[in-house]
Amino acid sequence: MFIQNIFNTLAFSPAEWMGLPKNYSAHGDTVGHMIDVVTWFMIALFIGWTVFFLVSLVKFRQKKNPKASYYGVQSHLSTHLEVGVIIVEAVLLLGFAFPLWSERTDSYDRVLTENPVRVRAVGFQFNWNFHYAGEDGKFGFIDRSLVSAKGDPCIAPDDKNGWDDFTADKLRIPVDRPVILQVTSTDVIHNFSIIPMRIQQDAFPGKDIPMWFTPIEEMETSVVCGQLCGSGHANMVTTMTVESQKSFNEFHKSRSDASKADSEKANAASVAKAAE
Ligand SMILES: [Cu+2]
Repeated sequence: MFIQNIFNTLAFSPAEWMGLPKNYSAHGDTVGHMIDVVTWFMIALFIGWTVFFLVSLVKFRQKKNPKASYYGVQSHLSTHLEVGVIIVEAVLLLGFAFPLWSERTDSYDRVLTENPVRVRAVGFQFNWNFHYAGEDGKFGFIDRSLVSAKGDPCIAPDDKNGWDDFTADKLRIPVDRPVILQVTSTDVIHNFSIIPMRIQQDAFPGKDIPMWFTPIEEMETSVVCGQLCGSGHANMVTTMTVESQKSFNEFHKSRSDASKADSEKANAASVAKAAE
């Protein structure tokens, strides 16, 4: 019964109680658990320091100690407590944080073999642009020197792989299938942050950095910029929808086909112009 009570207490999530939204990704519970362990530790430190402060106020009040002592603290209790805190922090880092991080990074090769959806998330002051590879599954060649506008995905127009590529200002992904987002920026450093998926990644100009997760439920959430990036940072929010594979396929095919038709038309026009 006593042990059962302890487990019930541990199942309580202080982070969720303090506002962390529900988890919607396959790996998210492990991250949530880590956040909870750290939060429990912070609660213990907060209570400990508050008790220490109050005891000091009473014990060392001026009325009881009219003359200052020049010898200071004689016991070794504070040293023992500080060593205790260092040990707990070392356990958190070596026992929880490092293994979790290596499990995350090592899963990339596996995710590549699981037919992931790949989308580039291009950050700019102050919004996001999403670049899909189209029905062929291949991104067009990315030539960053072509950047012509904020959030430009920089698809080289003469690469046929990019003809069916398309962009969207809202992110749509299917449920129960791994997603690899390649995060980049066309100006300053941003951060693509999806709290209900327990994941975020900095967006650097000139780099495509992958972040991956598997949504486990259909949902809609806002996606924010997690890095102070200028005066409009607070408004740098867009929407992410996790939908059924069927409705994602319909969206993907119609946008891809339309983009391909436009590219073919534009190419035919430029070929005709060159022949004149
Ligand atoms: Cu930003």
